Amino acid sequence: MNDRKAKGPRTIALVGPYSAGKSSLLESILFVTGAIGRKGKPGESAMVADSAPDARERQMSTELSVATAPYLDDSFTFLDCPGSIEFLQETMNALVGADAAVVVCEPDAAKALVLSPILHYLAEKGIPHLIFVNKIDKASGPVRDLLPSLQEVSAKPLVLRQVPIREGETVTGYVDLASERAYVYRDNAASERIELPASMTEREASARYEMLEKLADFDEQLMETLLEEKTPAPERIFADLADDLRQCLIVPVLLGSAITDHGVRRLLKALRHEVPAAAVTAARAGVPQAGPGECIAQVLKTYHTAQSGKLSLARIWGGAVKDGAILNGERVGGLFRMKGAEAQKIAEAQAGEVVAFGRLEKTETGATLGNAREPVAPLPRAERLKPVYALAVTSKNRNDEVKLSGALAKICEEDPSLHFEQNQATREFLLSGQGDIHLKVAFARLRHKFGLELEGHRPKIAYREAIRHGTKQHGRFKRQSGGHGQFGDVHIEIKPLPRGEGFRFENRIVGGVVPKQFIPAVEDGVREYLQEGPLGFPVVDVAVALYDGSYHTVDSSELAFKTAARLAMSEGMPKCDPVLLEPIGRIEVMAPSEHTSKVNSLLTGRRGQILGFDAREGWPGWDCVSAYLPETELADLIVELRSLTQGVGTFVYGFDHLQELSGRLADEIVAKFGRGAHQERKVSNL
Ligand SMILES: Nc1nc2c(ncn2[C@@H]2O[C@H](COP(=O)(O)OP(=O)(O)OP(=O)(O)O)[C@@H](O)[C@H]2O)c(=O)[nH]1
Ligand SMILES: [Mg+2]
Repeated sequence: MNDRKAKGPRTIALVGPYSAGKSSLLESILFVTGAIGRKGKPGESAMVADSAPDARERQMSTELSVATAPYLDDSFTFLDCPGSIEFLQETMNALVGADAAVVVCEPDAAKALVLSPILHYLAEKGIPHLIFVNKIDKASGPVRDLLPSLQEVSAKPLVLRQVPIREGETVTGYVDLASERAYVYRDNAASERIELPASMTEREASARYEMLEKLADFDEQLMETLLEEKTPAPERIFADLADDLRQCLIVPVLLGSAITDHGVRRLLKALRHEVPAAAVTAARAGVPQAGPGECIAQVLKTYHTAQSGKLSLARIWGGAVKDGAILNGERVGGLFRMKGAEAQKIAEAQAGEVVAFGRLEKTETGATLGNAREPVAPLPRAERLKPVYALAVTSKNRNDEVKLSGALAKICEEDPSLHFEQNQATREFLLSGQGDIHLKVAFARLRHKFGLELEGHRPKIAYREAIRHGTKQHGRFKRQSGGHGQFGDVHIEIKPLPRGEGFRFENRIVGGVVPKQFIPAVEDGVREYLQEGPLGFPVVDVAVALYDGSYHTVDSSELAFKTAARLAMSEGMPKCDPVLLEPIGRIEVMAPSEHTSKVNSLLTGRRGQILGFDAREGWPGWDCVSAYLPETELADLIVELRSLTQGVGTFVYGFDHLQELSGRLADEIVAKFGRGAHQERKVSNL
């Protein structure tokens, strides 16, 4: 197309489910474009993607890999995203800067559901995307059978662009439905054009007609041409394909194999012709025009590297950036074009490019950067995923504790779906994220990058206790030891309060039987006791009234009254029928409808109380189940939910209320975490 030259550097995100072959596709693209001389395999150090030790160890992508390659007269940057749902945040962050996404998938109808979350996300955000059906070298069934399953999980119409040519079970080439040309795959070379095999004519004609019909849904003139049974002009078809992709009206489907490089050049050609220019994407993202001499960029990813320190990978939306430029008040300390772990130093980068800025210490992922006098208005960034899995963490070496919070801040900066905080109730440090592997990779990063060894364990649950009845109690503290004695004497009334009311103290003393100055000490004594009630947990929802007492003019003191109050509480509270309270949260579980009954039994099996279910808003074919679920049942819920739902189920959870728990389970909790455990500790401390 004539406008090709004007398109400038473009950025393509390689997305899709775990192990579909995205990193292999990147390798293949770099190889066929001549950016690398030989290909590496997943897990090998020769491979451009996945250079991090944790990725190599697991032979999976654990963070974004980036490589820029020239193709003909265009420059493309590929953002190879990890496929595991636990690293979805990386994909979301990368997509902020992509002109289009290639959704890589396997030729297996049974795995189509796994594409559902990413296809939904792309459609919702209006990000142009196409599907590359990879591993065609080992496809067992016809592509025509795969398409309906893929269509079921895509809100946008899929447009098959190629039909495979087969010899027996093997795909040996393809017919391009737009140009109506047939090709056979060649090893280590571009596909070779052949005559359209006679056996394919019928299949080709019907597939092409299907493609044209879909395009005609968005092009009235094409519709008329088809109705008049005329042949549309090739330029019209090519223009429609590009326009419809740009507007995210259709999802083109291409075929190939990253391992054999088959279909990869065809994919690149489609990208070259059809993917919109950076300026078009910038307009879609609402990026303001950069004025003369100004630039505007957005950070897609932050890396902390051993060699170059902090790198902020950014898309330049407008203007040019030179090394040493001042962006948001910070000096760019090195400008790099990336090819996996290799950072090539450059002096200047242009609008549309994705490059890494060195040493922008205050800049975080998603930040909008500019060099204008006035700070730039922040562009929308990907939302931050809420955690679904948490571990309490401690460092193996006590001396590392100071280093720990700085290192954790850095890895949370690299990956905004990691959260680190101290739980106020249990005082534990919690690292939370998207699943077990996500946190294990975070541990590995802390080890590799900062030499920190962390231990993770199940977080403590903030159990509480309350009382069911009230009582009146006398407490007296009296000591006579030589000169000055101790004397405090109180009568208190203890009463339960409704759930959620907390603690209330009431002073009902009349006539000064307990002098005013000692009343706060009584309250202190009561509060101190309530830190650890009869079952060994903090007490909530209780009212204590001081209604009588006596004092001694010389021997009474604040300490004596405080002690008397504590004594009264420790004698009175066990008589009030104490009961354990466990935290209950409200959970909304989202999963495809075919799995709803499994979700229900998963929740009820974990003492959940189902509140109802509904269609998930904006997600055809999905349900959302609401329930109350004890916090203790949440620990590994995501692991089981994923295994029941082909990995796509997810949830949001938030604390809702405290609920009484009695019986065997309550006794076990008290023995393990409450009074039982405290007594054991006291004995072992003797
Ligand atoms: N037969 C065949 N195998 C492939 C092809 N592409 C990738 N694979 C294999 O699929 C596995 C996963 O490949 P990767 O490239 O790591 O997949 P990925 O999508 O990057 O995986 P994640 O990033 O971890 O989600 C590896 O064993 C590859 O060798 C292909 O075209 N054909
Ligand atoms: Mg990968």
